[in-house]
Parts: sequence; structure tokens; C-alpha cells
Amino acid sequence: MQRLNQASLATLPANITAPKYAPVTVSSGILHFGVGNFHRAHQAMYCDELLNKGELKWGITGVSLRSPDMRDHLAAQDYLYTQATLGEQTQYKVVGALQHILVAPEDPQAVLSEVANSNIQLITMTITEKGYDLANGELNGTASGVAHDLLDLSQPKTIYGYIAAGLIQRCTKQGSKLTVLCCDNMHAGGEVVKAGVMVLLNQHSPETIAWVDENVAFASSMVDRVTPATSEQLKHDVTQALGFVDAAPVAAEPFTQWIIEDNFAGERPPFDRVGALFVDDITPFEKVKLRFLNASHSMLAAMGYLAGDQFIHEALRRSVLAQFAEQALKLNILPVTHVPQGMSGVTYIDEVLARFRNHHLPYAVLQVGTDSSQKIQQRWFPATDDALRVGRASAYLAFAVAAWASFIRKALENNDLNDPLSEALAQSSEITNTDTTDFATRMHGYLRLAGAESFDFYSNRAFMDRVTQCHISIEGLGVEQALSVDLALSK
Ligand code: CS2
Repeated sequence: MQRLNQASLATLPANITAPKYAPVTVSSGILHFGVGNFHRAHQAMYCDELLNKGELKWGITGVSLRSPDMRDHLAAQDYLYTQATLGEQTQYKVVGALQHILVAPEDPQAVLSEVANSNIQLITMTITEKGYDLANGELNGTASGVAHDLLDLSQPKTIYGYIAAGLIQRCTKQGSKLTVLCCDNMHAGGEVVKAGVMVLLNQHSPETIAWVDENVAFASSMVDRVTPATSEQLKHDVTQALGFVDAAPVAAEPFTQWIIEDNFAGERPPFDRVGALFVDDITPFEKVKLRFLNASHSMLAAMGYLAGDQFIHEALRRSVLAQFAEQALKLNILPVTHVPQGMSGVTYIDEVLARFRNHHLPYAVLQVGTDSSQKIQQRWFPATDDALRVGRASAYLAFAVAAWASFIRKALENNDLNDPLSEALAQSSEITNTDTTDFATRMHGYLRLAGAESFDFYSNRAFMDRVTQCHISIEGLGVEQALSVDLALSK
């Protein structure tokens, strides 16, 4: 069978949606770092719709910061790929928004030239939490990439390095204004990126800073669409449906949402024409997403793994876990979380859990469990501090933290842990006895690595004692049984 490419568009079956625009007419106004599945099923879909509406300058040049794999797959099919929407019905759409992919380690200068290119009005990124190299919420100057970029910016290693070095060139050329927009599940991602870029500019080119202040905006956004890793089954199904081989299709749920901080310096792509929302204050939207959707995802991932589930929807079939997730959000997190006007917290929570039940779109607990040391500091810790500060209930959050510690221990034991800190976590795991002090020591070790020391709950004796008790109970009884006997949860 032939490979999907431009020539195949003319002969696709009628039920497959294809680009309405001619690819040669499209130019890239966007440079995107991190061309993974999430980007391809989210932002690229919004761009694809813009292109369909004749907004032809919002094609995307992608940058892979590490692996050439995505470039290799997509270059062989003219950067076209299929997005499968998996719900009650299945829909296939061939997407043409990606124009090209640069692999940064192969040619760092090509990436810098794009950052400096005045046709690029918007730089976006989905590089996952660990891509930001933070420690306790601050730029980690000892992380190898950051340390490298602090010494030498000629061949950057980090997102901060690529943007800073590219901005130095853009400033020298007196290039056009530009917006840098974070599209990861991060609190105040725009500010995080700005802070890192400024550290590097201070070090290497302080004279560029005034130009950046004047010409570059750093913005945040709330992104949402459940997008699993591509399975062999999906490749097979897509190839059957198209009649052409697609080596890199991507599946996603029907739901999609993108709320963008309206803080642009360059031209603002009209994403509001295709369903995105521009808002002045992004913070409440970020909080709601992280504290409800991502928080419960991480809870279900840890607890589902402990119960023996492979997928999130399976964990939700266990009534104790389903009830836990719902109550944790409604009883512990909602009371301390400001929900934007016009939005109902309870409805949002119910809808999120209904989306997670979508069995047409299996989402692996180990995918959510990936990099959990970087995720829970965004998803659970701020709400936990808020609950303790105002004396509200926090028993579910304590149980979740304890379950996470058990998840780390068990995943290490099974060789399942995929985490940038897995070596350090493994060292913290080495306890000889199994009395309460040892359990507590191990758990504190894990939590320190996950950045807990910069949160108040970590020094709250009563809360941490409770976490330890829950951890011991989970280790002894298993997660479901531990939940059923945990009296504090019924209070
Ligand atoms: C998930 C997210 O894998 C994970 O950690 O919680 O990727 C989640 O699916 C998306 O944020 C949904 O928008």
C-alpha cells in the first residue's frame, strides 16, 4: 500500500476529511517546539481550521528538541498525518498544518534562524513539565541543559536557550514583534519561560533585554484534549480507512478546549474564529484545569496502577476509585478553588470524569504516571496548601499523596517508572526495615524530590502524619481495601 502524501489527497475516501487549502499557498507564522501527539491533536487542529478558512499564514514549522522520529515519519508523507477522533463515532481527518519539522540537535542554527525570522509571529511550545527544568518552582541552574546554556549559547540545549539565542539575533536584525505562548499544563507557563529566557539574556546579552521588553510578549494558555500515545491498532485502523499508510496518526477524544491569555506583541492569530477563547486573566482557567482534570487524572493513574489497571477508564470502573476521584475534587479541591464566572465547578468535574470514562480512547495509567514527580507539584500541591491554610478538609489529598508514594515504590519495583528523577527516587526507596519511621523516611524522600519542600503542607506535622498512615495502610492492605477502611474520608 502507498504512503499518505500530497498526491493521495485527491483519492481519499469521501468519509475522510482533508485540507481544503492548497499546501503550497500556506506559510508558517508559527514556530512550535515539541511536535508530539498532544500538539498534533490540539493546536495543529486549530491551525488547520484557520487554514481551511483561508487564513493562510498560520501554518506551523515544528521543532523537535530531541528525537528525529516524528520528522522522519512525517517527512516521508509530506508532513500530512491523520487525526482520529474516538468517541461514540470515529472520525478521521487528514491534517496539513505542519509545514516542516526541524530537529534541533541536527541543526541548532536553523532553529535560531526561525526564532529570528520576522515571518514568525508566534512561538508556542508543548515540551511537557520536565522540559522546563524547574526545581522547587525555580529555574534549575544545575540541570545539565541549563548549566550548558548558561555557559554557552552557541548550540543551545533548552527551550530557554533556543529562544534567548534566537531573540539576540532577532534584536540585531530589528525583527518584528513576537509572542511566546506556553501550551503545557503549567501554572503561569508564560512567566516561567520569560524568567528563564531573561536569566540567559542577563548572562549573555544584557543589551538585548530592553528590546525584548519592548517587542516580545510571554503568554500562558489553558490547553485541553485527552490524546493518548499512538497504538499499533490505531495505525492499522487509519491505514484501513484511508487506503494509504500513515506511520504517525494521532487519536484524541471529541472534546477540545483552548483558552489563551490575550497578551500578544506580534500579530494575533485569529484562533477565536475556530473555537479558542482569548481572556485577560488566564489564572482561574489554568487552575480549574490543573486542579480538577489533571489532578484527578494523576490520582486515578496512581491508584489504578496500584489496583492493577492498565487504563484510566478501567480505574473508573472500580466504584471506590470513581467515588474517590469525585469526592477528592468536590470535597477537598473545589472549596478552595476559584471557578471563573459563568462556569460551574460541579458540572466541570462531572464532565471531566465522564470524558475519562471514554473506553473508545484507552489512556494508559502509565502515560499519566510518566514524569509524575514533575506533575503533582502543579496538580495537587497548591490546592493542598490552600486547603490547609483555611482549615478545610484535606483527607483525600493526603490519601492521594500516599498513593503516589506507593505508586513510585511499586513502579520502581516493576521497572515501570518513567520519570526524570527515577534514579534519585530509587535511591530514596532503599529502606531496610518496614516500621513506621522507615515508611515515613521513604515517603519524605520521594516528596522532597517532587518539590514538596517549597509547599507548606510538607512541614505540617498533622497532615504529613496522615499521609504516612495512609501510605502504610495502602502498602499493607492494597489501595481499594485501604480506601474502604479509611474513616477520615467519610468525615
Ligand atoms: C494527562 C494530560 O498525561 C497526563 O498527565 O493528565 O496529558 C491530559 O490528558 C491532558 O492535559 C488533557 O488535556
